[in-house]
Amino acid sequence: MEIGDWKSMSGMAGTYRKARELGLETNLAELETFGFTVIPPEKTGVPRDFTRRLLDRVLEIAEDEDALAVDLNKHSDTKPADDRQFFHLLRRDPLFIEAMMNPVSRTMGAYMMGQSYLLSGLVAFLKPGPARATPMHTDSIGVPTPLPFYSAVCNISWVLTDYTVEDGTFGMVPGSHRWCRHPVLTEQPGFVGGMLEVGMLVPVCAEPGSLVVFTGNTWHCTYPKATEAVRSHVVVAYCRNFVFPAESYDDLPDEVIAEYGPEFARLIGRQAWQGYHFEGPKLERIQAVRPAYQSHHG
Ligand SMILES: O=C(O)CCC(=O)C(=O)O
Ligand SMILES: [Fe+2]
Repeated sequence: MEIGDWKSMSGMAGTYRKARELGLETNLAELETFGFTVIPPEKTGVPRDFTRRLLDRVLEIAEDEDALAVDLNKHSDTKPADDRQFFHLLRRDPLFIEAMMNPVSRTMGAYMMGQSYLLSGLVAFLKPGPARATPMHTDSIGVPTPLPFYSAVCNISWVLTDYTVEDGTFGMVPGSHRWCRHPVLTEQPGFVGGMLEVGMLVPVCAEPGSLVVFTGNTWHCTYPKATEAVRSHVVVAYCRNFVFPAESYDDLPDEVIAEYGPEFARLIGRQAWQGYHFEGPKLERIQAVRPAYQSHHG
């Protein structure tokens, strides 16, 4: 059917039309129904070598950066997996800006987080060899149960290497995004020592260049990684306008912001209504998030 600029949709009609134009309607249906979807490389519109370049950059960062520069890497016995994580990628290479500004990742972000969505973080996961499993969790850090049926954060992951069960891919619990709660301690798969019913967990297999997309309510873990092969993905995490983003972009040079334009500036919080001092909030910034009162698409 034809989709007009329907006011009650608070901007979602435009996002939907864009999704249709990009061939993403099936992915939206899968996301709604199962809480996750895999977008194949041919739909992302990036040059063929984009993923390879992203991976090379992650590997270079891994070589340059002291593992102990990242706090989470210091806790080897409590850490969920023998991996390394790299944060604040926006400052490290324009390639990562391309990854977040990609029309497909943005359309999925706007679909899940509403028009007033923000960038919460850009983080790379790297497992250079065998690794323990990451336990079942949601990405809704700090959000109390019951989780809102619309999630507050989402995960759009650029898969940079082959994601198979042996390579420690994601495991998801289909439909868990509608349960609106975090898993409890016993709801872990057997390979993490828990009692999750067999058959509840499904692997998400994806080739390099795919986007694995899931809501902040979706229960996920990763399988133990048995192979020596490098395994990596880059998470583009978006959040709703009222969420305090995980990363701060106040150190991004003005030239970079000017180069990528007003929507980029908005996404990294330069128009956020929060963060004022004595002068109080700017009225136009508060008005900009008003459509979110009308629907969770705003
Ligand atoms: O790769 C991992 O071990 C964990 C990944 C994950 O939980 C995520 O990307 O949200
Ligand atoms: Fe996660």
